[in-house]
Amino acid sequence: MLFRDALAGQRPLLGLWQALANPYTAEICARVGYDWLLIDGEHAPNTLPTLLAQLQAVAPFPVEPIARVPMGEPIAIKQYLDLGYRTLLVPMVDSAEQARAVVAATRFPPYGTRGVASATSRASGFGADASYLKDAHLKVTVIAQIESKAALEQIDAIAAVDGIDALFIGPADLAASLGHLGHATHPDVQHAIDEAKSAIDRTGKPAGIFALSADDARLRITQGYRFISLGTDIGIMSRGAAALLKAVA
Ligand code: 3PY
Ligand code: MG
Repeated sequence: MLFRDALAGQRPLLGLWQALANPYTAEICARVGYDWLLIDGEHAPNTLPTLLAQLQAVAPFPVEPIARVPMGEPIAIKQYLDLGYRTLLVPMVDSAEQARAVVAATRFPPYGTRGVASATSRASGFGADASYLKDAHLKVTVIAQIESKAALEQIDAIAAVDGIDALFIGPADLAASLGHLGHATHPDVQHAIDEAKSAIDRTGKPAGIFALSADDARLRITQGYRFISLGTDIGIMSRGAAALLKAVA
């Protein structure tokens, strides 16, 4: 099922950030039962081969791999789609103009400006999928990150762009943009998040968010977020390693 269709389902979709940039750990997380995994091309040390390896590693499992591009420019969008990612998270979308450019980069002409690799792309089954070029635009889910003061004021316009399927609030960058770098729990930031959620709800598009803790994730579920990241592979590993040492040493 396409991620944008799954977002319309009964329950919120729970995800986990993959920042280790590693197919082995992505496979471990894919087995656990999360609805989606975010493979991070913005802040994790990923390259096209590591992005490909993680996509292949999670393929046997019923989990949606979402790739975050470094920024909303056409080169990475084209390359990630050619690898076979079909759901993209785009950071720092601050205007409708940027949102339109992002959507255009995900679609072949006449719907957009995506360059054509055809028989050499993994996305088309290396040419085996005869309908790929014709149908590719129907299979892409584009999620815009709302994570700046400017974006807060443009939520209506960004959400109105045809092809923007969902909006995802980034608390860390939003905190920084509001003058509270490193303090996403600050009441001003939390207030801005609540306002953003209400604004997104008014547009009718699904809202997602990165939860700051398990308690925060439970709160976001009650608030009606449709997709929520529960944490990161790095956080789980470092907390687990520290807890084990503490339990014994
Ligand atoms: C942020 O919090 O800024 C993110 O991009 C991830 O949620
Ligand atoms: Mg961010």
